[in-house]
Amino acid sequence: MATPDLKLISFTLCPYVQRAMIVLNEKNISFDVEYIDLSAPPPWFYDVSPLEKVPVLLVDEKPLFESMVICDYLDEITAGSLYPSNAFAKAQNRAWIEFGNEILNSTYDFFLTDDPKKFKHLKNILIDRFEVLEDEISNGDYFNGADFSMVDAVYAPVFRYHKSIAGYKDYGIFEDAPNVKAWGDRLLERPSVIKSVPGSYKEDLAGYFKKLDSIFSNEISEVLKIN
Ligand SMILES: N[C@@H](CCC(=O)N[C@@H](CS)C(=O)NCC(=O)O)C(=O)O
Repeated sequence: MATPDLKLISFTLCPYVQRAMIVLNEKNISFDVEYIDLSAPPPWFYDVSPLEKVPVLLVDEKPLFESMVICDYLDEITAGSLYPSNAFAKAQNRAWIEFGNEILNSTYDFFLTDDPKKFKHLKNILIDRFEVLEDEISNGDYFNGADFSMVDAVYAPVFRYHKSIAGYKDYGIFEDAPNVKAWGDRLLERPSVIKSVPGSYKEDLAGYFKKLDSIFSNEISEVLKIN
């Protein structure tokens, strides 16, 4: 199948955009990217994004929304697959992708909450979730073993957030999950993952944290001033 004309509508910090970008990079698909300001989206964005979220993939100018729908579509229109061929193993991979979505939700809440009890609870949830993953990851380099998979594409942006958090303050999130931490570090060194964010990512993320008024942003405010 000839690859259609593809344009990814993106936002610099979005982890859901990153997973689509990682699949595009892994599968050597040529595409254009357009970054928009999510706080003031251009009027045309509402016509292509029914949920008013990124990513959107324009496929020959026709919009596709929801990151996993986009990732699965890209996987299907190209040779090879980022999923295992066995139906049960594939379904299990999808279940762990959902688990990754939950970690992302808890991570957002961790960034945003101003309730000390909730903040502590979310920190413990994150520690627990990564500890659960410690028993699920393979002994190989990637989630399933030797080969990079869709699960890896989904978790790489999660690890990018957590590496950034640890750079500001060590909350011991991976204290019970050393192998998960090593898996994350490996993913963040992969070229497809490095290329999934713009060069301004670190500054953009710091700018985002500076605008927050939350327990997390207050706890890292001194380090944010230095960086
Ligand atoms: N379930 C969606 C989530 C995408 C999402 O939450 N994107 C955020 C940016 S990271 C967004 O566009 N938010 C805009 C808003 O909520 O107004 C997906 O997987 O694509």
